[in-house]
Amino acid sequence: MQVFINDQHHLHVGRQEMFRGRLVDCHEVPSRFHFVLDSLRSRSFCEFAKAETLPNLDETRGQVARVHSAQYLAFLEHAWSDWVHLQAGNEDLDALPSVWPLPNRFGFSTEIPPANFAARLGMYSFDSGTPLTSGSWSAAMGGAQATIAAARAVSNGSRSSFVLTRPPGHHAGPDYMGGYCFVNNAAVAATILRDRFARVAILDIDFHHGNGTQTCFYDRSDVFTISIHADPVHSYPFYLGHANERGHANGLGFNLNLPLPIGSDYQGWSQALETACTAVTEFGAQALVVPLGVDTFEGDPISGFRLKTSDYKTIGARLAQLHCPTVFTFEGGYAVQAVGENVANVLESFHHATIHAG
Ligand code: OKP
Ligand code: ZN
Repeated sequence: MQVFINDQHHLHVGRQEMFRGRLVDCHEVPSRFHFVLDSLRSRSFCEFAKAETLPNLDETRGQVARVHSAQYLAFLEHAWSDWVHLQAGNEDLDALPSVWPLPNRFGFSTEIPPANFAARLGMYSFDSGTPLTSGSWSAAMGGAQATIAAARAVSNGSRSSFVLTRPPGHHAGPDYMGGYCFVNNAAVAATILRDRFARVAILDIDFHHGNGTQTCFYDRSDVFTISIHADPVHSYPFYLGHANERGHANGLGFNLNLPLPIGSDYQGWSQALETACTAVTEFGAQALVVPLGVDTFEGDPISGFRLKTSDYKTIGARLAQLHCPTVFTFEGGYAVQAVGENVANVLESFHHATIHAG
């Protein structure tokens, strides 16, 4: 399996996030990357792509602009310098959203664009758990570069690729950040795969609903979005991810949410995986994107499923049976000591099941 690394990931280091009513140290930390990298290196199924295979920044911007709005990208690119120029000392703090316009409710409006930085940050974000730092833009663009190269490799005939990156992406929507995410790597990958394959499926197996990805493709029938996640009635991102969200207009029938109760173990989770796999096959997917979060693990500090390290091997083997060229993007997983082994178990068993199938 080809692995594409975001070597800019270390530029995004959040200090604190708002979590359950307090500021706490960020869960989404650089060591997550290193634990995964170490696990992959210790096994022999990975080929690490060379940096020369990555697209340049201009090309990367162009691809990212197929997923995210120009206004949002302009905001994100300049947000750090805007923040620093606001007030002396800001360079030692992160910008953390704290006020939102609540579109569609109470008549709040952004028709007259606010000049205030906090007000603009609120327009382009949906939670207070996602600190914007000096290197967030560069790290997010580095992730997009790796993603584009990984998707191109699969478009050009590779059986599978893995994007080893952070911050994650699946909560980022067309014009907003949130849930530790800035650029939706899975959506970027699917968009590139669509240039080569008529029908692309996205099967998101992170603990949290992939709200950003769902929203990117909600009215389209050519990209089928599926997500297995904790029931949003109890779990983040709360306001999206219910089973009755089936898609809109042309996209009706091309979004599938499989919410599960908190406490689900592999027995319950794997039933949802079967439903998802059947749907991928019936759709006739020619390529697959798997936003791969391992925060479904029993030891995850912010989640609530009970998957075990060995279950991730079963998942990888099952995904391989879909017989689709597949791009995996790294999403969540916050039990840092276990993240590497869990990710490597999915990818290695996928890889071996693929080889043995010929
Ligand atoms: C990202 B991924 C809100 C904090 C809620 C956000 C969790 C984001 C998970 N103040 N926590 O899907 O693993
Ligand atoms: Zn997650």
